[in-house]
Amino acid sequence: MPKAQKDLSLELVGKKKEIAVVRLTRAAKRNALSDALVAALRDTFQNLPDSVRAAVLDGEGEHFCAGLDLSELKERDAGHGLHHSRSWHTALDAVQFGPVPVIAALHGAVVGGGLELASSAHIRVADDSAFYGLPEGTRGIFVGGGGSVRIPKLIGVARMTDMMLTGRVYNAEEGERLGFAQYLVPAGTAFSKAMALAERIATNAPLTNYALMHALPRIAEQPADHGYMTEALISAIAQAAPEAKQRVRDFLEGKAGTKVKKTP
Ligand code: 1HE
Repeated sequence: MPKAQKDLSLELVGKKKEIAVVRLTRAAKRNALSDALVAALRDTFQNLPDSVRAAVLDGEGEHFCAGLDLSELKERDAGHGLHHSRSWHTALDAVQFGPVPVIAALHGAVVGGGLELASSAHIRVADDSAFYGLPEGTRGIFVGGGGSVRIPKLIGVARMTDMMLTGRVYNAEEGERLGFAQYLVPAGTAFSKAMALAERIATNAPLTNYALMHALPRIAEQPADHGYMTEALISAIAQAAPEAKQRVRDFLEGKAGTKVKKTP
């Protein structure tokens, strides 16, 4: 059984317990990320049970996450500040580069470190109530949870600079158009949509999911000739798996449900 963590719950869902629902349960503090909660995220994503094929990350209450727990923001010397930021990097890397794809279900505030956390997921589903901000800029601090690496990849350096310089907040519709979220759904339905996507993703060949999580973002940062080489290696490994061969055979034999269909 998964270990209980303070301010974080882990539930295994599905016939084979293939979906992990990881939920921030600190609604009274708008799911602000204390050091303990950051450590709990790290431990949870580093130790997902073997049955898990996809994870959904959710926040209890009206808001996904209000970012860094500002009540813990203390005078830190440069060395402590460095280690604090690095502890976030380890935790959010555990989300992004863990064993399974992670779908974040966003609603309400997705701000500061909360936006950094959401950015470490592979898919973001936002409902109409979601809004995105980086109040660090106006609080005299800077992002420290990997935001300067991940957020520009979603919306570009210029937009992130504007958000931090001016305190600009984007609403849910703008967020989907700009690239914060890949899906925009009616208020109150982000979690159910995220679960439906997780169920679908959990049926993919694990090696394909692994390639998408671990190879694709690295290929995107490699010079083209290195990228082509990495692509060739990972595609050779994926297609050699017996499961991939079976899936291709199923299509060629006209088995039901293997055709590409327009999404309704
Ligand atoms: C908090 C935090 C927090 C709420 N740390 N305690 N993040 C921010 O600058 C965002 C700060 N929070 C807000 O702007 C608002 O709280 C929200 C828009 C998210 C929600 O508003 P609302 O009206 O629903 O809630 P509230 O009344 O403001 O807050 C409810 C309680 O949560 C209250 O505590 P209470 O004991 O008075 O009930 C708040 O103090 C508490 N709370 N947000 C601590 N963030 C790796 S570096 C990352 C750097 C950052 O993330 S900086 C950005 C921090």
